[in-house]
Amino acid sequence: MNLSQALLHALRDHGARELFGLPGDFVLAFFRQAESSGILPMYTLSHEPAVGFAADAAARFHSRPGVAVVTYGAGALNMVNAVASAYAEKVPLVVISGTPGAAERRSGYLLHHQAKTLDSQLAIYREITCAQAVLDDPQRAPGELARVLAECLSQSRPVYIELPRDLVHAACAPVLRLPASSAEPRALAACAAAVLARLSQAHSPLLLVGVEIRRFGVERKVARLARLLNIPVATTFMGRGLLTDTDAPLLGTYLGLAGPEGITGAVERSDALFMLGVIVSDTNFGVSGEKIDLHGSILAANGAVTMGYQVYPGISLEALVDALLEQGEALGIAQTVQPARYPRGLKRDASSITPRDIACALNDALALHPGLPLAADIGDCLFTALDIAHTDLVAPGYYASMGYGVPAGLGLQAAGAGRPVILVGDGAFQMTGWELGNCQRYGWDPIVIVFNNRSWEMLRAFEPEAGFTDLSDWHFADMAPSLGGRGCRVSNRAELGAALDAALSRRGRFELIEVMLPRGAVSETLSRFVQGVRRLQQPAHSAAEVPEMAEE
Ligand code: TPW
Ligand code: MG
Repeated sequence: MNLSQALLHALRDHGARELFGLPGDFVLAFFRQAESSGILPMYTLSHEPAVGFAADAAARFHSRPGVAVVTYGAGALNMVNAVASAYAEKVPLVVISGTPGAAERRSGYLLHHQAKTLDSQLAIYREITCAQAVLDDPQRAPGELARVLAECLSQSRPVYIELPRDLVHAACAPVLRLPASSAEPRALAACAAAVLARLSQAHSPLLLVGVEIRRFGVERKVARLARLLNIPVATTFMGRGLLTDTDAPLLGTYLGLAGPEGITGAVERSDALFMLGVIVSDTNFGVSGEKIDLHGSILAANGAVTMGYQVYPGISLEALVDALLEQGEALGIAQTVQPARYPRGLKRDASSITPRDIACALNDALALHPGLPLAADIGDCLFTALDIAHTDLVAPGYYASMGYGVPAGLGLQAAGAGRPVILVGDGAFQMTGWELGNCQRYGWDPIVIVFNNRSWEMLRAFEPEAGFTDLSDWHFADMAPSLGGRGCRVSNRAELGAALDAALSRRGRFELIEVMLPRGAVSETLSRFVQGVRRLQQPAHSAAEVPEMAEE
C-alpha cells in the first residue's frame, strides 16, 4: 500500500464516503491516486470556497467526515473561510493539501503559491483546525493519520493534513482506527445524578438542543430521553431541523424576540434549561427577550457538562445521554405541546410575492414530496426557512458566511441526501451560484430558489437609508440554460406556484426559480430580528452576557 492509498482507506474507515476537490500541481499525483484506486469518489467544483462548503454540508447531513482536497497556497488559502465556518460550527471536515516535496523545499527558490514562508499555510490552518498532520515521514504517517482522524471525530471539528507531493507513492502501512476515549464511570454516574436532581427540583424544565446532537449522532436517543423525562424540547436557531423524524415533544425553534412568543416564553421562563449540544453564540441567544441565566442552566457541550459553576470534564454527549436514559424517570410534569404551525395553501393569484409566500409554496410542495433536504444561505432566505415545515436543513446559522447555499446543496446531493432545495439570496448567488454549472457532469438536479430583491436586503433592514445595499438585476434565470439547467423568473404568486410544480415534476437538470421580490419585502422573522437587535442595542439593555461556559 502507498501513502495515498493508506490515507484514502483511513478516510473511508473513519466514515468518509466521498471527496470534494479542485486540483493543482502540488496535489495532482494524489488526485491520480484517488481516481485510479476508486476507494472514494471525487467531485470537483469550480472554486475552493465551494469545495469546502460542499464537504461541510455532506458532513453535516450524515454526521461523518467530509473531505476537501486542494492544492498548496492558492488552493488551500482560498478555502480558509469555509474551514473557519466548519470550525466554528463544529463540522468534522478533513482538509487535505498537497505541498512541495523535500527536494524543492531545499532548492533555495521561492516556490510558486508560497505566501511568506513555506509553512505559512500550516500556521494559518493551525488556527482553524483542531489537529494537524504533516505526512513528511511515511513511517510515522499511519500514527499521525490515526491521531488527527480520531480528533476530527471526537471533537467534531476540522483537521488539516499536508501531503508532500514526493511521498504520494511512498510505501506505507495501513492506518488503524483508535478507540474513542470513554468517561470515568463514577464521574459519569455522579454527573447524571446531579443533572436529574436539578431537573426534578424544577417547575418547568426544558430541553434546548443544538447541533452537537446531530454531529455526535444522538438525536434518537435525545428524543427518547425527552419522552422518558417528559419534558418539552426546543431547538436553537442553529439546531433548526434537528429531531425532524422523531416523536420528541418538540415546541419549535427558539429565536428570542424574533421568534414565536410561546417558545420564547417557555425557554426564557424555564427554571431548569437543559442545553444539550448547544453552541452558546449570539445568533442562538443574542436576541433573547429576558436575559437567560446561563449559570442557572445545565450545558452539555464540548465534551463536558457545566452546571452552575461546576464542571464535569471528559463526558461526551453520548455517554451523558446514555447514563440519563439508564437512571432517568418521568419527572411527572404534564406537558401540552402545541406543534409548530407553518403557513400552507399558497394563493395562486397575481399579487406580488413575499418571502412568506415562498415558505407557503414550499410547505405545499413538501407535503407532496416529503423529505427533500434544504440548504440555505445567509440573508432573508434563512429566516424564511424557519417558516418551512421542519425538515432537514443545513445552513451556517452562527458563522453566517454568504455563499454557502448553492455549494452546500451540491454537497448534499453528491452525498446521497436526496434532491436538495436550495434557498439563496441574489447577493449570495452572485458569490457561488456559478457552481451550478457542475451539476451537468454529475447528474445533480437541485431546485434552486433565488430570492431576488436586487439588494443586500438584510443589510438594508439595518441601514434603511443607505444606498450601497442596492444591487442590479442580473436576470439569473436567463443564465440557467447555459449552465446546463432550466430557469424561470416569477413575479407573482400564480407564477411561483406553477414554476415550483413544474420543477418538481422534472428530473435530471437543476431548476432555478428566480423569485422577484420587491425591495423591502422581508420575512416577519427578519423584521422582528432587526427590531430585537435594535432594542437590545439601546443603552438601557445589554446583549446577553457571554458566560464563562461559552466555547473557547
Ligand atoms: C462572505 C455580510 C450578511 S447578509 C448580507 C451581507 C452582505 C446581504 C445578503 O444579500 P442577499 O440576501 O444574499 O441578496 P438578502 O435576503 O439579504 O437580500 N460577506 C460574507 N458573508 C456575510 N455574511 C456578509 C458578507 C452580509
Ligand atoms: Mg438580496
